[in-house]
Amino acid sequence: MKTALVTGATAGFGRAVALRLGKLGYRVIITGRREERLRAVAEELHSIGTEALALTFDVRNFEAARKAIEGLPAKFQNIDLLVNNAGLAAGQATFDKSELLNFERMIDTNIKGLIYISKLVVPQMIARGSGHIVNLSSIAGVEVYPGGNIYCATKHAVNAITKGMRLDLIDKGVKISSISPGMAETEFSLARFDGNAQKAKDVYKGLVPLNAEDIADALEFIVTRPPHVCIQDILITPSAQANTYLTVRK
Ligand code: NDP
Ligand code: 8X3
Repeated sequence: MKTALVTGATAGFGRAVALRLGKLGYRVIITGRREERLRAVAEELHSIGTEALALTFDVRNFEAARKAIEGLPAKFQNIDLLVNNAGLAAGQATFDKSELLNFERMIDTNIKGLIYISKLVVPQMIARGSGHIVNLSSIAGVEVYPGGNIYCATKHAVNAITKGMRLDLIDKGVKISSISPGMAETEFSLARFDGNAQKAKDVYKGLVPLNAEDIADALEFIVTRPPHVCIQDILITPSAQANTYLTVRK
């Protein structure tokens, strides 16, 4: 049985991906900061017969992540699949009006957090000569949009890290993939707009956005390819979204 670690599994893509991996027969380690939520997702996984383990830590805290991952029970220690999903956008103000703290939250979570978890898991994959890492990027890693500034920069960085990892790990049996979604209705906009539910809802007004299951579908496709196939990236948008700034709304 294969073991997967999914960061940011208390909501959105991470939760859907964890459940999908459970259905695919993986043993699943889920992480996030909200302990109650994590426990609930672990229970959902148990209810479908999946062996699941919840680790509560902030991906920005390398020491906490190290202790959690190094302290995994034997059964969960060999991580075959790492899904670097935890991430956020903090605000959508123009560069001049944005708070530096928000820039730092995005850089620390989306870039440094992804690096921290990967640094903790890659050595064991190299030692076994096999493994697969899927990074959650975004259409924001392809194009920048007004107010996207540092969020877009973090996803451009995720793409560079993804490509760099692939170059450096290709001869070590470790596959590297990414998923680059466009607009998807999760808790992403709620987090972006500091819990303002109306503002979050308005982002998707007049169009049908992607949902977490669409991303779980993409992930399933990536991880079910035969060993000789590496899906490097899946760029996936709602049918009503052409790029980061052109959408059709009814
Ligand atoms: P959600 O807000 O629904 O979920 C985000 C998850 O990340 C939560 O489980 C949250 O857990 C976790 N997380 C955030 N910060 C931290 C942290 N510091 N430490 C640990 N966990 C953290 O958003 P999505 O599911 O939509 O987003 C998942 C990923 O997909 C992100 O990387 C996002 O940038 C990307 N993405 C999202 C798109 C969208 O439109 N929704 C489109 C393209 C990419 P907790 O709060 O419990 O810690
Ligand atoms: C999140 C989606 O539209 O903000 O990555 O780029 S968007």
